[in-house]
Amino acid sequence: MRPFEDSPISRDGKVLILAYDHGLEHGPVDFREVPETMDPGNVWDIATHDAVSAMAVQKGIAEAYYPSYEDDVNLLAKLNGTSNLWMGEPDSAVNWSVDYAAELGADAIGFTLYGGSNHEIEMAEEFRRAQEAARDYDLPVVMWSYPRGQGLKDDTSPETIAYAARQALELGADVAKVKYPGSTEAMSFAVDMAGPTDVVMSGGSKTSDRDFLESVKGAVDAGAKGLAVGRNVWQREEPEPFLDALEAVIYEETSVDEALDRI
Ligand code: FBP
Repeated sequence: MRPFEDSPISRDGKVLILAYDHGLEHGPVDFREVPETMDPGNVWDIATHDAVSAMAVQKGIAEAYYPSYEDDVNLLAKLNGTSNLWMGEPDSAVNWSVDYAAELGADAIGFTLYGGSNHEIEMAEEFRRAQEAARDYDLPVVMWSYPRGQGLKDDTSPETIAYAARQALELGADVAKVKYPGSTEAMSFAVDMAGPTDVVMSGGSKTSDRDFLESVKGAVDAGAKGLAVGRNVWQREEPEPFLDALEAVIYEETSVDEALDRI
């Protein structure tokens, strides 16, 4: 296993991945609140903030914008993804290969696994191919480990999130990106289940400054290495000061009140 601590996407063993694949995953609705975010260039500009250790995008956005930002932003190539127009059991098309991502200059690979979906078996097989190819290029692999599907009753229960973290370890991911299960104790269970695989918290829909920072603090206190976040950053009118606050909580491990003072 390649510890992500040695990779360019980590800063002192911590990470803040700015996710921007929402135009595919959710569509125009996510840009409604701040229409400027529809323009990928504006979000790449946000990703040049010091707190951001990598930007996660799909192939088309990487091809069109990464060459202009490669000196300032680390690229996390999100290999699979599906639109919200798809109405079947959770599944995700593999949209680019590790070879092509490496050719474009990717610093890390991202891959979604929907544990519990009727498509879990084929997704795990696709993940295997991507994970093994990533090893050839020495690229760390971040698994968006999102249990969901018709058999799943509660996709954020402590047990489910701990299972998601463990699935990432078992399948060879270096980093497990999981939803916050609601408490430091539950997140700590997930971190323990992940063993040597590092855990990061997934952002979710936009909440208040304090509520979001409290969740991030809860995750960091539980041993999570940071955050992979989209809407809670770029849907804010002023994302930069909020990134200052996240930088404080994640990298400096300050209190939430201290971080809020930076906004
Ligand atoms: P957010 O912080 O905005 O939730 O982004 C994280 C992320 O994993 C994105 O990469 C992805 O587009 C989105 O969440 C998918 O969310 P969901 O599958 O829950 O709709």
